[in-house]
Amino acid sequence: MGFGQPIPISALHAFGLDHLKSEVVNHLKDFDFQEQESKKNLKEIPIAIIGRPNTGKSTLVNALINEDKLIMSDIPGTTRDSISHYLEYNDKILKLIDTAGIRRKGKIREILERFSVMRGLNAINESEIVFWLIDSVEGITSQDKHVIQFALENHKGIVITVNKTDTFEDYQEEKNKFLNILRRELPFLPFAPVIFISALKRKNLTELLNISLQIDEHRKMRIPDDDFSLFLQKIIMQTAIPRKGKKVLKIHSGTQDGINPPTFTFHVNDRTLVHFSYRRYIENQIRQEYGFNGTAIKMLFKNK
Ligand SMILES: Nc1nc2c(ncn2[C@@H]2O[C@H](COP(=O)(O)OP(=O)(O)OP(=O)(O)O)[C@@H](O)[C@H]2O)c(=O)[nH]1
Ligand SMILES: [Mg+2]
Repeated sequence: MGFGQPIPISALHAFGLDHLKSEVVNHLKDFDFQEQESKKNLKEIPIAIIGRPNTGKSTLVNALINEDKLIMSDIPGTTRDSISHYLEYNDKILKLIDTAGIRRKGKIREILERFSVMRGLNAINESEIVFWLIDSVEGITSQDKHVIQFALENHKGIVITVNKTDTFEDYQEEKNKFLNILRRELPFLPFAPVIFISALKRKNLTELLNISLQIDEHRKMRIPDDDFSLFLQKIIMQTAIPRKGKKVLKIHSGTQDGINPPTFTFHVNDRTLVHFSYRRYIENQIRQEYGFNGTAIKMLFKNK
């Protein structure tokens, strides 16, 4: 019929896709398209935008990419699918993943909604940094906390992003009020920066982007082994060592053996001696000494 050769493929079994791809590239070359070499080397930073329905996630992504591509409305549940958009900022490429608002799981909710919750969690999994959007008018719910806990357990960078601050009557007063609520409700998240924005009025968005790049840098930081070793000896001596009966915890060694997320492995005589509070002590000391601002860090204790 004059359409040229059909290309047989199977999406399910990934069959014929190379052929399809090379045909597309050939056709693009016929139209004088060039491959952009320079951008190929830049690794993108995936950022998931999460939060309850109607908190302004799509509005924020639109404001950041400076276009009205995503549908926004005041009907909760407008976004059903996770959609990625790319933004170039200070020589970095940010991949912004707009997600469907995650809400309380009611008794008989549509199946569709359950899928959007799953996609939201998937988006967190695929990301390195999470913008957790909170509607300053609505505040925080227990469902919010579950989702952010999930991000924490998966060792993501987290920015607490308070949106709709244009509705504040007294900016400073309401800001302080909100900071107090956050401190009370989220004691488990002391490292996450809090940024007050207005997606609609495009306020403080630069601060949000700058903090993301900083978190990205800190997630990719690596402490040399001997430096960390000395530091570890120092902090072990500065506080009481955990013990159970006659048994005393001994940390034989500790190293940072991974980045993005920053990962530390400690070899010990008995890991059951590492209590929650001692773990927190080590984490706090690491942060004080090295930073790792805005990101969860992963600490593994292994029996030698
Ligand atoms: N006053 C004010 N309203 C905002 C702001 N950001 C978003 N909104 C409004 O909040 C409503 C919801 O915005 P959306 O961007 O669709 O919210 P969403 O989080 O994507 O919602 P779902 O896709 O349903 O999860 C819209 O009516 C927006 O105009 C803001 O900074 N200030
Ligand atoms: Mg949306």
